[in-house]
Amino acid sequence: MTAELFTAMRQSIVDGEAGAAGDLARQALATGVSPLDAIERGYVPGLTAVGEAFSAGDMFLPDMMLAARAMKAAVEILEPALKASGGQRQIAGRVVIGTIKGDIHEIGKNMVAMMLASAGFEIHDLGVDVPAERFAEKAAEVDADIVGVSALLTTTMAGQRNVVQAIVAAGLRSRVKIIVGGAPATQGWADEIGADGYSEDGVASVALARQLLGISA
Ligand code: B12
Repeated sequence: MTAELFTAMRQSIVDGEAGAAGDLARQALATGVSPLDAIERGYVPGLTAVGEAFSAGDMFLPDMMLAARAMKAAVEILEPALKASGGQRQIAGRVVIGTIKGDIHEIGKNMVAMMLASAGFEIHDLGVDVPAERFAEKAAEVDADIVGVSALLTTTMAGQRNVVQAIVAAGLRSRVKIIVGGAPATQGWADEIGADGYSEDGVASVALARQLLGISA
C-alpha cells in the first residue's frame, strides 16, 4: 500500500534512520511509486515533523542532523529516476543557485536544483553559505538567466536582499531574473526586496522559472 509506504518514509526521517530511508526509496522505485511523490508525500512530511518537534523542544540538533542525513540517503537513491523523468534535454535556461551566507540548509535548494535540471535547465550550484557577491560573479561568468537564492533561517533571509543588490551593482539586473525560496520566504518578501519571484517547492519553481523566461509549458 502506497499510504503505508509514505507513513514508513515519514517515520524513517523522524527516527533519523538513513538505512531504512534508503531501503524504502528502493522499494518505491521497485513498485513504481513516483520519486517526486515519495519525496513530497513520504519524506518531506518527516522533516516538517522534525522541525516542529525541534521548535517545541522535543527534539534537538543531533536529531535534526540525523533526519537530514536520512533524507539525503533517500534523495540520493531517488535522484537518478527523478532526473530521468524530466524527458526533454534542450537547455531551457541557465540557473545559478545557492544557499545564502550564514545558512547551511541545502536539502530544499538541492531539490529545486534537481527539479530544474530535470526540466532542462543548466544548473550552476554554488552550494551553501554563499556570499551575495558570489551569486553575481557566477551569474556574469555563466551568463545566467536566473539566480535562485535559498534561505531557511529568519536571520539569513535578509541576505536574499543583498543578492538582489549585488546583481544590481554588477550591472546585471536587466538580464537576470532573481527567484527566492526557503521556509521563511513569501511572495510579499520577494516583492519587498525586488526579486522577480518566489515559489514554495520544486515543482512550482519549474513553473516559475519557465514563466519568467517566457517558456510555455
Ligand atoms: C534539516 C534541518 C537542518 C539540518 C540541515 C541539513 C542540510 N544538509 O540541509 C541541520 C541539522 C544542519 C540544521 C541546522 C540548523 N537549523 Co535547521 N532545520 C532543518 C529542518 C528540520 C528541515 C529543513 C528541510 O530540509 N526541509 C525540507 C525541504 C524540502 O524544504 P525547504 O528547505 O523548505 O525547501 C523547499 C522550499 O522552501 C523551496 N525552496 C527552498 N529553497 C529554495 C530556493 C529557491 C530559489 C526557490 C524558488 C525555492 C526554494 O523548495 C524546496 C523544495 O520543496 C527545518 C524545519 C523545516 N520544517 O523547515 C529546520 C529549521 C529550518 N532549522 C532551524 C534552526 C533554528 C537551525 C539551527 C540554527 C539550529 C541550531 N541551534 O544550531 C541550525 C542553523 C545552521 C545554519 N547556520 O544554517 C529552524 C529555523 C527557525 C527560523 N525561523 O529561523 C527550523 C525552521 C526548525 C524550527 N522549527 O525551529 N537544520
